[in-house]
Amino acid sequence: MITVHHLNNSRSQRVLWLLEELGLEYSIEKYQRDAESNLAPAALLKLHPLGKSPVLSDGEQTIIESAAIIDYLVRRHGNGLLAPAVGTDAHEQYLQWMHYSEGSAMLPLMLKMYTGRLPDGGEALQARITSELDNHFSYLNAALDDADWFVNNTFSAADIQLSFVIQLGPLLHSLDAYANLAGFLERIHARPAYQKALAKGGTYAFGGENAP
Ligand SMILES: N[C@@H](CCC(=O)N[C@@H](CS)C(=O)NCC(=O)O)C(=O)O
Repeated sequence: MITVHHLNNSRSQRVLWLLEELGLEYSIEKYQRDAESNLAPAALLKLHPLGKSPVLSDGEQTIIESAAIIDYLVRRHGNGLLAPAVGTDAHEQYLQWMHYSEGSAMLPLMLKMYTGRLPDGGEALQARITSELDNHFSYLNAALDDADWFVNNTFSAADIQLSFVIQLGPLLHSLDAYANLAGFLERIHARPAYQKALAKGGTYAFGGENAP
């Protein structure tokens, strides 16, 4: 049985969405962020060495890191859906976007979030952080100049993995200059599987009907 250890308002929403897109059966173990610190509860430390979410368990397997979880689900349970065939050029693009999301794009967003909590707002770093945010959002926006989806203009698990970056973006940085990203958000939020996952996952402040 596939179980998602799901934290409210978090990256694990992506995993629920993927499971709905693939039409797989799964159960959800829910965890709530602390109301004051916004951190995950200690119970997650029993499953994730860093106490974070998502965590996927599937029989004897326990997997952490969203990209690894998404890749695992697509390979093991995807029946060829939501990823280009291994060995194709499109698959190389797919892998690049899968790694890019957490490996590169999240860094300036996290820096923006954390430096904003410093007494002086992390003033000395803001110019660099802002230019990096524009750098990344320009890159993402340009990838959708002539396409609705990031890989081969075909919806794939890479779009799911990239969604969190693009959803978190407007909360930390203006995306007004990046109309393709607004279009991407509209498209993903309209997907029936996205909405089903939202209904099952509970509060999700970053996009769709439960967003503020
Ligand atoms: N790169 C990891 C990041 C995991 C992560 O930081 N998850 C956040 C939720 S979005 C978390 O559990 N935060 C709670 C905490 O750090 O206490 C992934 O993609 O799985």
